[in-house]
Amino acid sequence: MTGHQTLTVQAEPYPFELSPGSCALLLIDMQRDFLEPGGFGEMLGNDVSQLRRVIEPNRKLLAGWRAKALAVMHTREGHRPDLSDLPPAKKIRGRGKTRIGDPGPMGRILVRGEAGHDIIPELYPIPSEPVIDKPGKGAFFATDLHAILQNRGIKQLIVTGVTTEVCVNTTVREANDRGYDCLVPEDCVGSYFPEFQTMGLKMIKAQGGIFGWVSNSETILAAIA
Ligand code: TIU
Repeated sequence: MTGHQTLTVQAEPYPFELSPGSCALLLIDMQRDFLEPGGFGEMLGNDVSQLRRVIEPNRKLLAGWRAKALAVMHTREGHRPDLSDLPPAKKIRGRGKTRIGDPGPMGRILVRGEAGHDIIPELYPIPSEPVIDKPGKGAFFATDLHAILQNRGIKQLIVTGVTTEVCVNTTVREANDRGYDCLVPEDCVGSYFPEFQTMGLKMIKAQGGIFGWVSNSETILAAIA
């Protein structure tokens, strides 16, 4: 497989023309704070076990992508330890007893440098993979992701991670408006809510692929094999 080859990946609403050399695998917020008990996800009242089914498909897709030496990037949602980048509206939202920055079993919730903020061991980045720390739900807001992608000649994104309807959807919409083609493998994105999983994916692929394409990890891995 050469960097300039185009591969057809079966997808909805129609096949995705994958250019591996200009496509990055972007893993959204696969952090302990969302996937393990005691973090931000649970603080919001969610059952974190709902998200853990995406770990294994992501692990396989990541291994396949790394084996071909293709671009991989990771994001983490979180804030500076002094919380100076935390909008007051985000801090008080939900009226929960525990808030961003408060101590929890995995350190201060959603704060950079704390154990819970870091990426789960199963998908831990290797040194050549940029990690984008983002204060918001979208990966482009207040980050250098767009510059990093442009510097590497990336024009397509395979977007995985959590949660389907929040940070994945927001990132796909932001990427779409910046001119990237986004492919979302449905088994590699997860939601705390089954109905949002279904609708979050439908929103991406409806209207002729208004924000992007939806496929699955096995189809993508078979295409690059
Ligand atoms: N709450 C929820 O579904 N998600 C987030 O707060 N962040 C991400 O999706 N990463």
